[in-house]
Amino acid sequence: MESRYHPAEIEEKWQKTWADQGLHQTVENANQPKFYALSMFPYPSGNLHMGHVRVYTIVDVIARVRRMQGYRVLNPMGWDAFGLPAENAAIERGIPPATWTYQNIDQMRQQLDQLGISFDWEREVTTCSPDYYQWTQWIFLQFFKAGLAYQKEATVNWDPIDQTVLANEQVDSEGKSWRSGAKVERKQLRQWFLKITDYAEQLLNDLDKLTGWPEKVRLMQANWIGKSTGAQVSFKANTGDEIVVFTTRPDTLWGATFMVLSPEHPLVEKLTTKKQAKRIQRYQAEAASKSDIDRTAEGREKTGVWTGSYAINPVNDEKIPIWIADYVLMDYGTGAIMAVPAHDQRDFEFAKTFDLPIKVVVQPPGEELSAETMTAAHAGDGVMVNSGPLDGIPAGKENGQSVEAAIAWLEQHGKGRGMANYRLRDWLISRQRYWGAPIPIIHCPQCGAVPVPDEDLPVKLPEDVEFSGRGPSPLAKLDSWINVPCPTCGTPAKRETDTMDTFIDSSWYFLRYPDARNQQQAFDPRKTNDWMPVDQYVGGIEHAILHLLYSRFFTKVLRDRGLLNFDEPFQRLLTQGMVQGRTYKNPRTGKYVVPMDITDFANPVDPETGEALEVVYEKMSKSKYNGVAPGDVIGKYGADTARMFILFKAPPEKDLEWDEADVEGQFRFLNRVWRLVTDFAGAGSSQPALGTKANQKKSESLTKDEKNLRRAIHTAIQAVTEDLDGEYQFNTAVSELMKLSNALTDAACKDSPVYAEGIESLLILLAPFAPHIAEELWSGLGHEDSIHRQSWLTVDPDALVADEITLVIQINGKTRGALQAPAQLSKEELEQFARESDIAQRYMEGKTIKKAIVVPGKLVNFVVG
Ligand code: ANZ
Ligand code: ZN
Repeated sequence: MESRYHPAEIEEKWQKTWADQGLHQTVENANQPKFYALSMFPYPSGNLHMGHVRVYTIVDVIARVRRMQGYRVLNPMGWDAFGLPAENAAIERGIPPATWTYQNIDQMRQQLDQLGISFDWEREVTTCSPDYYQWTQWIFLQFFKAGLAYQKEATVNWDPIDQTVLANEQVDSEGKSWRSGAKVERKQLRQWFLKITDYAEQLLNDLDKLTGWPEKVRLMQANWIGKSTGAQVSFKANTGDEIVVFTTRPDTLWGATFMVLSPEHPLVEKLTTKKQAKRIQRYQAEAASKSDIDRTAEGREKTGVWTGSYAINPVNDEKIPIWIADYVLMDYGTGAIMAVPAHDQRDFEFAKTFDLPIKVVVQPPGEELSAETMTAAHAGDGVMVNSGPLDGIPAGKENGQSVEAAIAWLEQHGKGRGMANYRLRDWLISRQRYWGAPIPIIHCPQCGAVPVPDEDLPVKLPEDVEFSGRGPSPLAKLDSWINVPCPTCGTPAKRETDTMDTFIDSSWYFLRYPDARNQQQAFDPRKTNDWMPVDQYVGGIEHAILHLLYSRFFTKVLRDRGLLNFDEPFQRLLTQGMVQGRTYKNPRTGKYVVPMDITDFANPVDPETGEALEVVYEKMSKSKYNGVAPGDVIGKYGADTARMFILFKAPPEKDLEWDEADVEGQFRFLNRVWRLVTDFAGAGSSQPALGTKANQKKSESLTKDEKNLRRAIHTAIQAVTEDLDGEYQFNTAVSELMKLSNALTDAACKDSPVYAEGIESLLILLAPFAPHIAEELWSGLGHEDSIHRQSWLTVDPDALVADEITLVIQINGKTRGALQAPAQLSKEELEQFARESDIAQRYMEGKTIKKAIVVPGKLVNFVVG
């Protein structure tokens, strides 16, 4: 072995050897327990950033440890390769999206290999490749055939200058087009949806099964689904129409003094009287130009128009006016509400603005609310009043019984029924873009929307297209591609020109990895059911809601189609923290200073103004000059150091502050390990390691030094194993490795087989973290087989037993000294041992012992008087 550690040489050498040996190929052996380790696959932007390095390193350690622990491990990788940036590159630089994407993929794959990540590349999936999106299309058709894919009108962003539909990301914060700068308009278009709302209740309930997920993520999902319970109540209008409302507070029905319909509600036209028609139409046009977020912003001044009509409150037959207002949204509940100004703040503000009546029906304890004096709605608990049959019942959503009583009354009188409502909307999957999987539908004037027959899949993206960024999407301009005969009746028909939201591609990729090269099916259910669910999923918190929810939805639908036999795709989830870089910021101007312009890092000042700069850690980004390129770190220290630093610096779910000094610290540690092992090998120790087949020397015959070293070795094995099981405390595991290396450095028995055991144990424990150096040193010790094929170490409980303990002696709770005591003494013997010690004798002379408190293994405290 070389006497000096040269990471660049050994890393490249081993990466090549491992690839040649197929070391990371998935082993399909039904006798081994399976472990599916999965990292969220990246968008191929072309460059690996530190965030990527962190996730893939975390998953790699998990995969490597599981392999050594005897699992058959699936640790695959792929590319979420459709999406807007490729299309933008095509528009701006004239490179076809496919060319740009595949170049980026090659570059990133190389960078990942440089990190020594043990991905099984034989199972690589690329969502923009026809052999993948063929099955994305097939799965879409499964949804279509199950009645879970349908078309309806929805709003899109419309650029009036370029005459094109824009993605949300192409609209800036001022609502202008990224390209033309035009003010973006809202336009109605017929688009495709997936009926995720059919699964809302299951998606909510099954969150309880996900005990291996962060509580925070489960909560975010639950809030996104947003279940509200209440009732649906029907009101009769003077036109004879039924207006159905959804309310979470049916108990306040007696306090409903008006109704409000969303301006888009289908009954508005019919309810509007001639006299009010002009005003209503003007208001509708205004509302249409506003976003939902604007419309529902808290504290915003209320606006609205009376339709001229009335409805009858079904509980007390009172005549109440029907209004329209933009704070009522068409796509929530039924798009109509009963307004209870005394107990709902928005309704209260509306009533105050338009001078509408307010009626108190919940009286809070110890207060006397009156409509005239109240300054805000009372949403809290109390007792029902002015509410006929409900009077006197304790009111409130959580503590009261009024809601149940109201629902019972409504159901008994046939005026409504209890029901739940969800905030979750159906998933709009149509994109008017080129670089996505074409929706495999043919529109026939005779038959309507006809699925492309399975044998005609994939519907391939045509390659002879032009990207201008103007006009309809490139697909919609290609007549030769669009015009096809109907698969059912042969009539001239037209292809759907929308492509699918890229979230669809990533909602099933984990099902493909177990059978990634299948040409006949999306996956063989036997293989996918065997590997799924994923045992450990690792990815960013930014995917806590949509990606995970959609993947759970796909899993449930495919299960109901008989293709899968499990309910949830991801058993355990780890959301890794951010990688933050050091910034130098002028606190007054808020500007970031380029580190290169700073002369004195101890007292950094703004080179332009001379003001003192603030040093803060923030998410790495170009605009803050705080990024660190993975390639630079690998070039300087090697991948093993980069990995060690990332794992050591912070627990995986916490943010990590990039710190060059700590990177150097890890580099020094690996150098120490290098020296330790090369010195050992150079010394030509003839003793085979203890515990190996070659050396079964009994531990009873060990010297005191040997016993101490052996305890340090097995303490490290135990601690590292525990840190990697369950909670993944890589940072403390690395500390344990450092402790062990110190114990070896300090060991007095360097020619003992225990020392050899220590050296080999250190390398095996280090292997998942720093795979290259561990392999190099291992082979330097003369081993033929890869260290990564060794079994994980098991703890010898005998080795952990200490012969002696350090016993602290206290007198009246005050520590007076410590001494070594035999470890196996009983409580009584320990007390006796302490009593006879010099320390105790010295401090207790002439005093009587009232009591002795013994903490086994630790201390004896004498209470004396
Ligand atoms: C009467 C009432 C009285 C209400 C009261 C609340 C308090 P969550 O919890 O978010 O589900 N609502 C119903 N549909 C609406 C829509 N399309 N646009 C705007 N608001 C709508 O809220 C449900 C409550 O929000 C419903 O219960 C309704 O107002 C309103 F003291 O009905 B409530
Ligand atoms: Zn037809």
